Amino acid sequence: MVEGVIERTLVLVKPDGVRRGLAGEIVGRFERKTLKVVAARMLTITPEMASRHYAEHAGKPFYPGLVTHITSGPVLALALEGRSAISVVRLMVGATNPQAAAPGTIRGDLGSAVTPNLIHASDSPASAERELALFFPSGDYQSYTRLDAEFA
Ligand code: IDP
Ligand code: MG
Repeated sequence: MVEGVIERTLVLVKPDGVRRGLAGEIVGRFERKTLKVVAARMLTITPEMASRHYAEHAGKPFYPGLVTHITSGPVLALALEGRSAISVVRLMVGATNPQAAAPGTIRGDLGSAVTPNLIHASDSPASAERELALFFPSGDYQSYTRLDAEFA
């Protein structure tokens, strides 16, 4: 099997995840998987930023609640790097509805509701590029070697 290429993806620990004190647990799962944190930022998303981030969902019934939630408190934004990082992170996040998310996934293990479902992760290379530019406009990603790099 061919090794995946190194990709970069955006993760947000949503306000419910931060308020529940699960940011460290979530970052730890990605670190243990050998994904590399190359940028991190704690911020409160403005309504304007929320509408850009979630533009694809505008007009859907859950959209107003989604924007209310994502702007309701601080999020932890992470840029993660690793082999096939975009699909690996989505697998680790699990299905949108925590009741349907597989055990072992972040939502499956820790989530209980659909709108406050702990975490956002980019769903494709195009989304990752767009979302990373929104949260890390300087593009200042850190470069370092993990001690477990032989597995990365
Ligand atoms: P994803 O986060 O798994 O990629 P999306 O379909 O992109 O899921 O939806 C974005 C977010 O909108 C979800 O994470 C969840 O917070 C919220 N959401 C999606 N579908 C519903 C729904 O049917 N009811 C309530 N909230 C929803
Ligand atoms: Mg999505």
